[in-house]
Amino acid sequence: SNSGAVEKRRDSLASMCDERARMLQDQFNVSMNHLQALAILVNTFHHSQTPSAITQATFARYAERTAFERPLTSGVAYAVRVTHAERDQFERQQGWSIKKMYSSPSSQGPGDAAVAEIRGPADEYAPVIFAQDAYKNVISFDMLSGADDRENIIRARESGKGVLTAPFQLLNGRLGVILTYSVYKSEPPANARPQERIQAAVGYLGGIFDIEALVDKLLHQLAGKQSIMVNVYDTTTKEKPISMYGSNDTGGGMYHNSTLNFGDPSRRHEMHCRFMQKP
Ligand code: WA2
Repeated sequence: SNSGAVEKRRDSLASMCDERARMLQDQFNVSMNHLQALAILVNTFHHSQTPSAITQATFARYAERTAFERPLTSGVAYAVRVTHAERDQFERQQGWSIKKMYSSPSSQGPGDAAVAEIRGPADEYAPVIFAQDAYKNVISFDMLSGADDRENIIRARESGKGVLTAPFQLLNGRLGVILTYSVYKSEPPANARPQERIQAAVGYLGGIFDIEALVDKLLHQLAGKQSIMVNVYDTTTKEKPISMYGSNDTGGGMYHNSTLNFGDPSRRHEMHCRFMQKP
């Protein structure tokens, strides 16, 4: 019967969508675990050794050679915690000065929401000191000086968990999300209070997820990619979903909504799928 055919089509859409959502979620999770391991590596070889055994060159090489472990990231970067009192000495040691992101009023940065945050000297900074080559341009920028990065760093260090930004426009102009793990001087106990975690934080490791490019690559590996269109949203704010992938979630007809879990309980994500052709 006709309604039987519709039912069948609906089931097939649901299973294709769920499969894609699961695949994306698994790859996200794998990437996330390797970022956590990289945070431990930075703790071990940078913060627990004098002098540090990591330079920008070794970090970049190691990050590049292990990039296959983080299939949804287009790069990683490490920002170190610097107090205002330490700033001068830090800048002399590095041979560069800490820069604000999106600084001037005529900035072409991702909009004014990110700009306002800091007035006058901040009491602390999070300048990037190491980055995978594709993101070398962010070295020396204070990640506490941009709203999205700042909020992520603050949530990461008080939770001890991996935390995710909403999709936003990165310094390179592309849309991305950042996953941050805090690095601690010595690992606080599992039941540590936020205040203890904040005090123990020495830096912040970020994975840069270039969702547009990397989801596309992932979906192309699947058979039948031509037959359905996929959109991914950050639906943390229900009334204002932010598109992370895809651009043509329009038209009526049948669609399926698969939930995605990216491991940060304070964010929500959904995958929406539709058939390309009418039956
Ligand atoms: N990395 C690369 N490009 C960016 C960016 C960023 N943040 N923010 C805006 N454009 C070092 O969470 C710590 C990386 C932030 C990590």
